[in-house]
Amino acid sequence: MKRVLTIQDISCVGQCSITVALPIISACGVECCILPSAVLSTHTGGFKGFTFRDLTDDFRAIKKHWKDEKISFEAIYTGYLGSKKQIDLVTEFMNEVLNEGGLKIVDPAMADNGKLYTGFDMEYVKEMSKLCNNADIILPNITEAAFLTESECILHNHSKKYIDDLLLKLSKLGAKHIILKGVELEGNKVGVIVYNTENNNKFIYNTDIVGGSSHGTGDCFAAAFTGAVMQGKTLEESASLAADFVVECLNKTIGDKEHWYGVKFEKALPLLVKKLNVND
Ligand code: PXL
Repeated sequence: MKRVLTIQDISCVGQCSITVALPIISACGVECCILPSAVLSTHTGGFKGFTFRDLTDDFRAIKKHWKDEKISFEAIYTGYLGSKKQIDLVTEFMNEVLNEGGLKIVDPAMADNGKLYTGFDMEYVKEMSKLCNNADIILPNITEAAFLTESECILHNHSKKYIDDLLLKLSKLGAKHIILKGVELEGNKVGVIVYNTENNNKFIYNTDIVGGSSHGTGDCFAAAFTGAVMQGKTLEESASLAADFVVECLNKTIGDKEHWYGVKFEKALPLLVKKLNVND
């Protein structure tokens, strides 16, 4: 069984980050270990007065213990990080506890709908672009891609030129593979592009646009994608399955106004179990 380390926050309430990564990656049949970047009472996307405890100061001692115990991972998948300083420390984990040939998957989880999340600034974006430089795979949404490349942020009805320009600029950040989410090149469809910067191959997978709150869907996508890749699926297959999973999550949530803060991913887990977690 493959073992993944995910580094992102624990938002105690809010269905994002580690609270979705653990069950989703587990449902894929992959062992998920965690390094919490921070503990928040809720996520920052709509609740007022949330608490925030930064765990950066624990990182080195945790890494030392794992190294003493000879613990290492087949992949490291990073999401929301608690501080700029933490970004350098994450690179240390990638250098020291990732197996030879292990995958570095970076979701630059810092912005959506044209805006940075509360608490982040352009300095943070600069640090995140350094982490992207060191990654095998990055998974930005359109807003994150625009911030990372200092481009105009266009959220809907994209032209082919706009998307091609974004992909070209993203490729200059240095990651080998770019998974760009939220691409709208066809009416009533939203797509994910898998772009191999080494051979210039581009693959797009479109799904129907489902309305309702989309909070946490980026984290659900990244976790399902990581689980699928660990189960030996290609990047194209993994991105397509992750997109289908997010549609299923949204379909299970739509119409429930009480559930504005996240998606009911729990109801969609059987899809991943059926497609990936087969008995062996
Ligand atoms: O889902 C992204 C995310 C993760 N973690 C925290 C957040 C957000 C988005 O707002 O606030 C703490």
